[in-house]
Amino acid sequence: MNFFIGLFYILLVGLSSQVLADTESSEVAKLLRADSHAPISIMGDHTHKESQVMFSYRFMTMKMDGYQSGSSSSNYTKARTHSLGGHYMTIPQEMTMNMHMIGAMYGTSDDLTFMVMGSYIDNEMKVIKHTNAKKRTLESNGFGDTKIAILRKLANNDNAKLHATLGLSLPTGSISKKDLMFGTKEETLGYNMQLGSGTYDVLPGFTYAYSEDTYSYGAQISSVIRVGENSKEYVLGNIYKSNIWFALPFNDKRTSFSLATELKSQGKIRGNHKDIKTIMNFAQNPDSSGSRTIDISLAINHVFADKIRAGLEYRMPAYNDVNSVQLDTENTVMFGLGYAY
Ligand SMILES: [Cu+2]
Repeated sequence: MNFFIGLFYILLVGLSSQVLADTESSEVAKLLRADSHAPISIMGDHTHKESQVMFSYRFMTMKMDGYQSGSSSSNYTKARTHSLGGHYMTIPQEMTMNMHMIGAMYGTSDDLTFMVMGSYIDNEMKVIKHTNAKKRTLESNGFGDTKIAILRKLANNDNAKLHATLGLSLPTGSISKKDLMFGTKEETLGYNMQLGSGTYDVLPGFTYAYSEDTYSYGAQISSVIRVGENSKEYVLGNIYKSNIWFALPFNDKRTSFSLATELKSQGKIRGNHKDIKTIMNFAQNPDSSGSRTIDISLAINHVFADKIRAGLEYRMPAYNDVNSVQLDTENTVMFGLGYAY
């Protein structure tokens, strides 16, 4: 974790000193470039001009399958072993998370953009009971947390832009989702199956973007800092992320292809959800939370008729170091549409 926090600050200082030179604005021509937006999974990557409005819809599907323990892949036997010794009664086998996100952005001035984003989440987890090999599919769905943010332009010139983001995540997502497991009445689902953090989370970040005629690149550092403890007496781990992307525009710059990487560190859950009384499986054990990951992704952006943007991104893990045993992330696909006027 220290490595990631260190990297975070090195990037922060590096990026801010690099652009704080020239502050002339001539980005009109660049607004139409497909690569003037980052790959679709990166939030708050751009600002808007005064009174410009943008609406967006994004869909993300993430698949987890198999087991990971530390930085190596694991197996059923380890997935069944409790972090404190003994055995779990059930074992998660796979999980799919689908998320729909609706967002709006508005430029209150050329230097300040306001952003709001809501989400609807649909989770599914397959679990197996060890003693009789009976399987069940657990489900949870509903609204996720709502994010609001302000994006403040710090510096820009013909080629480079830098802005700071300060956001707040409001705990609108449920943390008391239940489903029928192997008993006769519904029980509270594991941490990953809950829809929100239950806490107010502060979302600071910096985004730098550089473009030349034939290519562009950008970097973003961002965090999710939990404030206080939620009503169920636990706190999800803070998140520290660095994203870097490189893009090549073609087709009169209406289409761009990009290669991106994300370094992410998420801390372990503190406390215990007060309604998860029995440690049925690792998905219900805070010890099996938190990780340090590096993902690689391929993305395409496209601009239609100067107003509509579409983006598609495919992400896969390149390195994974998880606490205790967890389901292994296979891949993530994200699709998005944006309309600005
Ligand atoms: Cu926008």
